[in-house]
Amino acid sequence: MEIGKTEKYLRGKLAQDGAMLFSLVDPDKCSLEKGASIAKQSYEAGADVILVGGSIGAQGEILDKTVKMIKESVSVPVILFPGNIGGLSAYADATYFMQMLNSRDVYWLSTAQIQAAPVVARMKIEAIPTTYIVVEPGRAVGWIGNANLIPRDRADLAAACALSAKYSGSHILVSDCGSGSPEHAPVEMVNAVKKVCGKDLIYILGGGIRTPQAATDVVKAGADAIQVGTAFELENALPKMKQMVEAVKKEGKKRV
Ligand code: 1GP
Repeated sequence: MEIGKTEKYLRGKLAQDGAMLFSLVDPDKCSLEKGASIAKQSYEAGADVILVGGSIGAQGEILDKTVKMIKESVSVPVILFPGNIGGLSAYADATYFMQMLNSRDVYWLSTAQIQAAPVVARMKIEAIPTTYIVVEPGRAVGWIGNANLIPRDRADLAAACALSAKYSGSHILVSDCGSGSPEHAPVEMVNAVKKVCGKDLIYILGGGIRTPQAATDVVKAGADAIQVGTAFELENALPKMKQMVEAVKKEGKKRV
């Protein structure tokens, strides 16, 4: 599959900086204004991408308005992180075209993708082939997606999922402990997954990354990018955003 403009941007950024930070705005968790403000501040702090999505409710007019407002105040790509087939907006630059590989439910493995594909085509947004795996505790996404959660001490199972994603032709692998997870995935797991991903798959880690030290640890272990949601939803998050971007870039530069 041809690589689109947004994915080219991601690969270029990775080559230049070694690692990236994606700021996640969940329209279900905050007002339109708050979401737009998180995106603007993240952009000012140096975030590489604004993600928009969540497990519940981010769709229709609210989603469109959120994406439009964000697009007016940032000049980095806005990528959709859809929680269901309604999580699509024609105003975004691209979408993770996701399959939850460790779901037990055929809906999340193929039906949702079949329903969404013609809509994505009509919207003319870039679809980035993405495999999504959910690690314990899984939180809301694990529950909604009926995931067979990857145990935290089974890095080998996460690595096997990554290998399957690679052989199936995904361009991105996202591993996620779920939004608001008390801890991010163990560094041993991050390391095992990255070894499999190599340079073919962009490896993005989400869930429970809350501090600059955590950002440093997971990038050092091999994550190409981190997704941060909860930590940026607090009041006056700008200093934390800056520190976390700085941590990601400092560690990333070591491997450029
Ligand atoms: C959740 O990866 C995201 O799907 C971000 O998680 O909210 O814990 O940062 P947090």
